[in-house]
Order: sequence, then C-alpha cells, then structure tokens
Amino acid sequence: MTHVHVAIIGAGFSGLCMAIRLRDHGMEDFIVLERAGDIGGAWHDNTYPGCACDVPSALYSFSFAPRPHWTSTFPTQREVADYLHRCADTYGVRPHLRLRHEVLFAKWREEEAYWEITTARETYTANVLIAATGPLSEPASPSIPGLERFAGDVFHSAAWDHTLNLADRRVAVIGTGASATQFIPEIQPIVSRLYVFQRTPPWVMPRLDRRRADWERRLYRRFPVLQRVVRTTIFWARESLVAGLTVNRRLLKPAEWLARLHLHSQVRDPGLRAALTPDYTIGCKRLILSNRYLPAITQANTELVTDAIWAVTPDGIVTEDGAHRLINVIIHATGFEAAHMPIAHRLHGRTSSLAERWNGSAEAYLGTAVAGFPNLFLLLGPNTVSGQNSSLLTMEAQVNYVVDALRFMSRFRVATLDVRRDTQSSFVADVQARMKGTVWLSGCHSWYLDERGRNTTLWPGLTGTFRRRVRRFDPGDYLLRLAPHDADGADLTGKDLI
Ligand code: N01
Repeated sequence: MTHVHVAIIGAGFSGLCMAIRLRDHGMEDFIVLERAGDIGGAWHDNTYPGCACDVPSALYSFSFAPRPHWTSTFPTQREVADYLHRCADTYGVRPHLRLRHEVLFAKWREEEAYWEITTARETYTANVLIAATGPLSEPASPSIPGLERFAGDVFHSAAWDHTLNLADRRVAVIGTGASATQFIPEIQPIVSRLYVFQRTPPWVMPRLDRRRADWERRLYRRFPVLQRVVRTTIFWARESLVAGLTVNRRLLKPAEWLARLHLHSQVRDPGLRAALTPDYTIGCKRLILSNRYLPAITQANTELVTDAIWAVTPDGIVTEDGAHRLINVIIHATGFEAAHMPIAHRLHGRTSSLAERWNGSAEAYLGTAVAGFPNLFLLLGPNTVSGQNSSLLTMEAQVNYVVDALRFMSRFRVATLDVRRDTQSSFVADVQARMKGTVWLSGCHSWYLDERGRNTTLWPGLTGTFRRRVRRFDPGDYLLRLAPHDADGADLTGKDLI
C-alpha cells in the first residue's frame, strides 16, 4: 500500500486547482485519483455536439491563469478541455495524476489516523482526503418501463456515442435542460425526425455570443489588466442578480419579459409557443442561453412532445395519450445526480458512510467539512454552487481554505481535524434559513433540490459572501488531535489540542 499525505479524488476543475495550489505551497506528497483516462472531469465526459460553456469565458478560468486566447464569449468544450490540459502542464501536475484509478471505497482508520482508499488499480493510504468530484459527474438516466427492451441505440448526453451516425435516423431526446438545448440545434438538421420529450419548458434567454477579434486577443495578451477589468465587470453584473433570486422576485420581471420577447420573436405558432412557455418564475431552474434552440424546435422534422412518456417499446416510445412514435435512437439529456453526490456512498467515516450520514439531504460546514469524517474536505460540496456566477470562484476560495487547513495541521503537528457538530449545525441552519424565500424554492422542480425538497446545491447569496466566509481557516471550528509526537518528542497521541 502506498502512503501519501494528500489524496484528491477527481481531476476536473476543482481537483486540478487543488493540485496546483498544493504545489504552489511546496506540498508535493499528493496524488490525484481520476477514474477516466484523461483529465477534465465534466469537460472531458461531455463531448456532445455544440457542447459549450454558458458562463462567459472571461470568468471561466482560474484567477491565477487568465487565458487571453478564448475565441468567443462562451468557450466551446474543446477550448475548456484544452485550457485544463495547458494548466496541468504549466503547473506541473501531471506526475501526480493517477488516471483510470476510480475510487471504489475509502475508509477512515481511526487508530492510524488516515484514510484507506481502494481504487480500481491500487490501494492507498492518505492523511487527508479531498473529494473534488463535482456536482455533474454522475449522469442521471430515467427509469422508463420497457427501456431495456428497446432495440435501437440509447445513450446519455454526457457519454455521447460518436460512433453512431444520426443522419436520417428517427431520434428521441428526453429532457430540455442546458445540455439538450445545446445539442438539439446541432442534430436537428441531420436527423430525419426529431422528437423532443419535454417535461418542463425552460426559460430561454438570448445568448449574447460573439467571436473575439484577433486584435482583442492580442490586446488581452499585451495588457492582462484589461481582461481583469472585463472579468470584474461581468462578475459584478452577475452578482447584481442575487437580489432578485434571493430577496425580491419582482426584480426578475425584466429578465422574464426579455425571455418572453425572445420566445415570441423565435416561435410564431401560438400553440407551440404556449407549450414552450414556463409556468414558474424565471431563475427557479437553471436559465438557458440560446439563440438556436427555439428555432430548431419549429422545424418541420421536429416535434415537441409534451405528453408524459408512458413506456418504451422495442421500436419506439408510447406517451400517456396512447400515441406511439417510431424511434431508432434515444438520447437521455436528463442531467446529473447533482444533489446526491454519488461518491458519498463510497466514503466511510467514523461510524457510517457519508450517504448514510446525510440520509438523502447533504450538508457540510462551509460546504467543505462534515462532522464524523476527519481529514476529509469536499470541494463544491453542499450549498456551494453559485446560482448566478461562475462556481470556479467559489471553488478557488474553498481550495485556499483547504490549503490553509493543511498548513495549520503541519505547523501545529495536528493529526486529525474534525469539524464540530454544533458549528456545522448552526452553519447549515443559517444557510437553510436564508434559502427560504429564494426563487429556487418557489415551486418548480429542479436538480438543485434533494429528495426532501431542500436546496442543498446552491449558495443562497453573493459569491463574494461565500468567499469571505472561507477566507481564513479557523481551528476553533474543529476538534483537533495532535500527531503522536510533539517537537520535543513527547507522546501526544490522542490528546486534544483545543
Ligand atoms: O440537465 P438538467 P442538463 N423524464 O438537469 C428532464 C450544467 N451544464 O444536462 O425540468 C423526462 O438541467 C428534466 O425535466 P424537468 C448546467 O449547470 C452546464 O441539461 O426536471 N424528462 C430536464 O428538462 C446545467 O444546469 C453547461 O421536468 C426528464 C432535463 O431532463 C446542468 O449541467 C452545459 C426525466 C435535465 O436537465 C445540467 O444540465 C451543459 C424523466 N425521467 C450543462 N428526468 C455549461 O455550459 C429528467 N428529465 C457550463
């Protein structure tokens, strides 16, 4: 068994950021365990046609690694993946990567004060475990009666089957979220028939995208401060949405009018328009930015199906009104297990797995630490994702917090850190109290909510507020145990420090 000081699970944005920051602070005794054959996380897995970022490129980079070369306002999946590869090279992370090392099980060993981590290849032990698996790592597929008997092809948008030629096929897309609305305009012109199965219509806003001119990119390269100004401007423009999302929903009305105008200008048929009009407050579910989704739905070879799916037959889909549509390919664009953090089933702390501890509703102090799970840190854990801004900003602040904690541990020879239960409870109570009255709890069903109807995904406030909360690691929030020997060699095993 190999022992390392720190093991990071996941080589997506947050795992790579963590690795880069550890190296910045001279910590080299760590590994990054990644189940895929390459780095990138969600940006490695999601390669569907039209896959792109819906956060402006100026914001979609690490603050310490701005990229002047983005080709447009919203970068494509290929560009983002390429950016991450460059960062891995520039910051010397590659020697730490352990690809195809899916973490199957990790158990906290109390006596040894380390995590024992079983991967698909090897078993490791690590003093500290950092779960950087992200909210969008596990695709969610619908369970529809008869699906297993379907004779055609079936795949999820997050595992696009590029070997399959969709030309002249009869294709069903289940779901109308951010992924579906990006690839539908790409496949609509080539398929013979496209059935879009919509359960809830999304609010769609214009996508203000444009290519960056060469001179612009040269300017950003020459004067990085300009890019920082643009980044800061976009950041604050997005932060200004918080008042409408969390305090006064009337402030969201202008956005709703704009979305209605967009729909009106792109869809002429009143019946189709009605079917595409949401009946919930804008912002309750993730907003869609697209200029091409609605026009694709109006095309002659496309049908928007709003009747619920009843069953799948070997050659098609039957809806509850009894209609049977012949289909060759089914694409699940049904999103991810975001609220459940699937890795929680595999992490076993002092007395239970994280999933058992959470019992259907995730919670963590600062979205980062869970009582009873010593030396475990979560990146982009419960209630950290930004509803209005780039979650990279949240994640970077969390990474700095974890680095602070690790430095504290090594400086004071702390063997274990376990967040205080009451600290965690009062933090969670505060977050959930502030969640009340937000647009995300205004009645729609979304992936932000868990099975108990609690929003355990988003941070209910300004991104800047979260960043301030995690700015400094406070040892008073934790129960600490010292390493076996202090600097003078005295045996301190098991002694509480604070
Ligand atoms: O998934 P979603 P996504 N039967 O959960 C429907 C990020 N992202 O992959 O609304 C029928 O949004 C479901 O219907 P309903 C982004 O944060 C980012 O599209 O629940 N339908 C919905 O329409 C995004 O929010 C980028 O009623 C079913 C759809 O499937 C997140 O990923 C790009 C169903 C799922 O939509 C997820 O997006 C792409 C069922 N059983 C994605 N189950 C960027 O640009 C679900 N649905 C950064």
